Amino acid sequence: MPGVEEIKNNLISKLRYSLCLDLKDATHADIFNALALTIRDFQLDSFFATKHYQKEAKSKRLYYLSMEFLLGQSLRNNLMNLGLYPAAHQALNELGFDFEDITAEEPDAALGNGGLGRLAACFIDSMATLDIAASGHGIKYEYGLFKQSIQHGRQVEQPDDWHSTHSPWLIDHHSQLMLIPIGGHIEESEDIDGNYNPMWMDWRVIVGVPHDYFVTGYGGKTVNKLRLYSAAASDSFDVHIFNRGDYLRAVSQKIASENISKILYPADEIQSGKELRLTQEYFLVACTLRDIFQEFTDKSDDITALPDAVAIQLNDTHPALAIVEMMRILVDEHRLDWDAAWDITQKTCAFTNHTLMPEALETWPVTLFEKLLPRHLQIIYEINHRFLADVAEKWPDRPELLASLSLFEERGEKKIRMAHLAIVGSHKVNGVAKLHSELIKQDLVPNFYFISPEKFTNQTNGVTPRRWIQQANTQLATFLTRQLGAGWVTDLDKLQRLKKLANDSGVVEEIQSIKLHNKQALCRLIASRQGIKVDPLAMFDSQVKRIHEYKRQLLNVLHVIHLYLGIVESGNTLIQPKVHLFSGKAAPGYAMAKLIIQLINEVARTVNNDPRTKGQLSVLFLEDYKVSLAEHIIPATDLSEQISTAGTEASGTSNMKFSMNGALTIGTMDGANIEIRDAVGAENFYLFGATAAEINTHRATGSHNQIYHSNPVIRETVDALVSGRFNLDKSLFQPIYRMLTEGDHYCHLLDFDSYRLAQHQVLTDFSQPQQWHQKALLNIAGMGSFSSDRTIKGYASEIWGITC
Ligand code: 26W
Repeated sequence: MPGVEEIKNNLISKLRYSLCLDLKDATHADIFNALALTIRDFQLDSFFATKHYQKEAKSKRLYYLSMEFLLGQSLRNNLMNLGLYPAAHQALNELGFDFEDITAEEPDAALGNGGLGRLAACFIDSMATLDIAASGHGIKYEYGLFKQSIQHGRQVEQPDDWHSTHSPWLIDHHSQLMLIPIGGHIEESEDIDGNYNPMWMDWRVIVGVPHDYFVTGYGGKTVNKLRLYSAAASDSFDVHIFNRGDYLRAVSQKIASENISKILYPADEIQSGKELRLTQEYFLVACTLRDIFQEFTDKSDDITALPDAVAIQLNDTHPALAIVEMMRILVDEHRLDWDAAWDITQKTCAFTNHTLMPEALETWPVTLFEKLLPRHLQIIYEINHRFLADVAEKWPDRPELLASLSLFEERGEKKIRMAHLAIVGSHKVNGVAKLHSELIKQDLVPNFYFISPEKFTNQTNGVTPRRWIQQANTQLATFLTRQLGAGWVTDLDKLQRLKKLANDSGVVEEIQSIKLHNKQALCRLIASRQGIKVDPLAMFDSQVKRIHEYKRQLLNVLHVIHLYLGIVESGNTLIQPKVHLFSGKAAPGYAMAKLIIQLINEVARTVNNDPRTKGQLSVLFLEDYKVSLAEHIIPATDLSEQISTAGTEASGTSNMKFSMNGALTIGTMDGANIEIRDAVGAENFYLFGATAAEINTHRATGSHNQIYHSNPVIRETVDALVSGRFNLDKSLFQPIYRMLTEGDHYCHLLDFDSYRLAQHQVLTDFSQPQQWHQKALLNIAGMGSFSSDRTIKGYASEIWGITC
């Protein structure tokens, strides 16, 4: 294990020989880069050892394909997992630098939108920690998720040039370029035996460049890699066009190729339908499969043994083309017959669904698809033909099954249904929380469940305790280690032993003082970022996540308006002072979500500037939500808002992070909230709202749209939106008013009263600190099974056939 001197010497040498800088001239950013390069060398030593070990052990390999990996910062996490944190801390101090100043220099790697991307980041941490031979595969976007600022209450987007100075964590492998064909057309032909042998002709080439990011498992024993591909133009192809004298076309093709990895699509839960996005998805899949086949054929020449050596997990449908590309490689390149190829493909691939929102389900127009991937389209037709023939044979009396199961949507413009492709080509399909997995079977694809019930399973999400407790909440981590020993970091079930301490008032007071410490730290951050002073003794109530109607930030802000009106119109006094924190980004094209951001900001301005609310109520919208900001907000929160309409949030993962950091939850019967409530005890969770079944009933009758007219408290609150109270332009929030009173699909008003009562109970309980923090302790104690280590063990044993 390297010591302080070694780290210091290596750091200085990195500064000098890799960055060409002298210590005395180095900025904090330079020191960050030099330290990261130093640490990366230690990772590499373990990486080679891991590679050797995994090869010797002939470990089955897992390939995790995801269009998003929301990594955030890496320095502190790597130091902790390698066991180098104290030494690096001291080394920096001895060189005259403050550790916090240096770590704060690291830009977040925001290669993801939200839940799905952050889950992938937690998973690669857990896979390395569990010593699984695994790699993540994604795209090295030049621009990650946009940066958000708030100007005049509105979201403004700026590009996230995270990579302009080149991330020190990435190693580029220009010697391992991969050539990816795209475009062209099919020429029908026969091979020498007279078999149908279509030729894919006139394609152009995109070049994939792999970049490796090293993933250190806790303890530093296993170091896996996350491989991110960037796209470049092929020189040889350029020469081809140049020779024809078409210089401008050659250059524009080159730019087009490079654009493929330029930017992450910023819309979650709504599919773009854009050619560039489809190209990105294919690019990821094609690059990854080249790696998979290369690695496999290096050690085996029996291609039929592939499913014993390889498992592929598809993170939603975005990489579902892996199924088709695998078939193309097996049939066209390895010359396998169709059935053998299909057997290998199905046994290798598995698919995770992350959303029930209909607008998020991917479909691609056949015409667009054919232009880019003519051979793949042929293969999809063949998969569909054989699949439907099989269904027709097994269920001859159910002809209606065929249209509903087909890989093609035939109504309107003909489209490929990517979820159907992913289900048909996988041996397992999982949801990400118990309720979600049930709804997949009952509502999303009931006919697939009917024909292949054995495929469907659940793997409830989890989060890594290394980042979300040990790194984000160092005081809590120290407390846990003192109470439970150091083993909790990799065995989170140990948390349940805290239950027996719940009646120890000294322990409960300690939980309270840890929370206060974290709140004070957040107050300093808020003061420096936003110039606003908040009282750390107030209750901190947080809702931080993407802004979306189904997540119902609007319900939260309506309740804030209700409290505000109570103070200024009825002279009420809150039982306890409250700070409402909001943070999150809206997709740039999502007008309603952007208007909700504006409403929150206008309510914040009004409430915070009104002297009558002083010392009682304040509202903050923290700009530019990202992983590193979440690491500050979550440990400092008293109340976690998990208030989506029941049946809409697949799982949620911030709900887990909050609860394991000692926040209490106010939440609906949705996603993983249900399992969290069971785990921490119903008496330590503020449940409200209609169930998924009740929501369905209300939507069917339309009764939820009548509530505005029949409930005066609600009417007063909703009317305030168009009263000019929050903005001189009375029409500004009219679209929200109309939605709530005419077509409230997410049932805000239906749940309003129940939410209001639950919130009242929260404040009452918060005024009893001992009881409140006892509940907080019981939340922490109950959260052991929400470690992503538990989730990954589930995938490994039930889906991948990997023992760990
Ligand atoms: C095609 C556009 C697009 C992009 C991303 C559609 C949908 C998505 C994701 C599936 C959205 C997402 O992040 N889903 C979230 O996944 C988390 C991890 O499983 C869950 O905890 C969240 O409930 C779910 O919304």
